[in-house]
Amino acid sequence: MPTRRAFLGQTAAVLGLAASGRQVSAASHTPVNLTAREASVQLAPGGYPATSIWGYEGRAPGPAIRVLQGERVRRRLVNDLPEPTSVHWHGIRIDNAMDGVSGLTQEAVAPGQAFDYDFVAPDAGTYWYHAHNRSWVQVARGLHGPLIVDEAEPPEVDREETLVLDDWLLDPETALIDDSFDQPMRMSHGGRIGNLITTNGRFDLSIPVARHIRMRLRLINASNARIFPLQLAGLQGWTVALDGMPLAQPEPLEDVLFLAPAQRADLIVDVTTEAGETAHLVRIGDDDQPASQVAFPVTGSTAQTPRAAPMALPPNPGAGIRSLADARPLRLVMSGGAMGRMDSAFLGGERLGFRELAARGRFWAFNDIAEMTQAPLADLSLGEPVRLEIVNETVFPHAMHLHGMHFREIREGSPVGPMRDTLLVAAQETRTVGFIADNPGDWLFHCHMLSHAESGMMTWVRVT
Ligand SMILES: [Cu+2]
Repeated sequence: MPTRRAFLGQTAAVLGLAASGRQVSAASHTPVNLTAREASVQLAPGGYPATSIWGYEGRAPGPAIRVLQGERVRRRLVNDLPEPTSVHWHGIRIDNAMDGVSGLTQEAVAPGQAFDYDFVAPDAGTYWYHAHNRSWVQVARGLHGPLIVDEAEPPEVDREETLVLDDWLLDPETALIDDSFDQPMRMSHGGRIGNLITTNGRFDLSIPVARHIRMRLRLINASNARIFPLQLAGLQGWTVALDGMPLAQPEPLEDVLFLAPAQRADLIVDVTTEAGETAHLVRIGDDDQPASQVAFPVTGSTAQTPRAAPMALPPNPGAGIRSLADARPLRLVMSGGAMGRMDSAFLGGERLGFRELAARGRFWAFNDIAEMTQAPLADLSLGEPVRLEIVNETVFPHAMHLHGMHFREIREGSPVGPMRDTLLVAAQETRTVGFIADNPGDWLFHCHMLSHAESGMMTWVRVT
């Protein structure tokens, strides 16, 4: 009988899978449909049954949406699911009405109904889209896909691959998606960690390459809760962008890159291993053992000799915050979870003990409140600089995501960090970010371990 363990330890590198091609959208004035629907796909290894998922156009990841920087993205979400849904365009500095947060920026789209998304993509980079109604269920069922915004002058590479990393929790016998989404143990610990890890929907993604080619890898962590510790083997690489936003200078990737849920990283890598060998994007597994996240079997060699380090990507408009002078101070204290010290918190205006909260599916709190509040965390004036201290009192890491605006990390005595939209805050750590409240609207700020968000880790800011 197959065991949960059987899904793990998947290190096999199977040859022969083609890569995705480059898709440039045709300029069109009628929105293209993006249909959210059920589908059956083969996720688990051969011998296991197919898995019933929810996917955009019946795929997980959904189709890559690709536009040139400054172009409009137009998609008609058609809901063929049995429950309401909406789409969030993660990392896009977007018009608030298009942000897709059901209950905050729009009503969820009922089954059989449609909603037209139409917005400008102002920044080049690697973004993604995903369901934002009952996210901890809907994203886990497969509702996500890449959103790629091309630079007018992209860097010179021989090949580009978008790699969507996902983590599925499947029933080890039926390969059906485990539907215990509200399981208290997972909600109160690290979140919904799966037992089948995939890249672009394959547990064994393999991309044949020639030696010495230069590739741009666009990594997207679409999982509910898994943090991917990644390394290169047989590849020499540089990080050129994080969360879509270019770094001022490419950074050699020699150590481990931690990619938290919802984070992205753009890498430029040169294939350095010999023909006949296999290079890998390596994942450090739960057992600290390296596993192949993506295999790159080297089938030949180009005439090209190793090249100089890549140049920085062209910067996006908007430098973000540079100085905290006159910044409005905000503080967010995260508490709760298993082994935490949260004795009580507010729910529905009432102070409840941890056990009572747990009985209502609430395990976490932001500033002592275990739910999305009526009032925002802060009422900000358009253009106001903000200094936000994030205090993690829990014993778990949290990937904090701000909608609609990008922040920079502020560290005493160091230059400001790169522009990001999702920050991994380790257990019992305090981090500070700064941003300019330059986008009007109501913007969610939440943990992207999606079951944490659902069980208390969600707030929002208003910019007017
Ligand atoms: Cu969290």
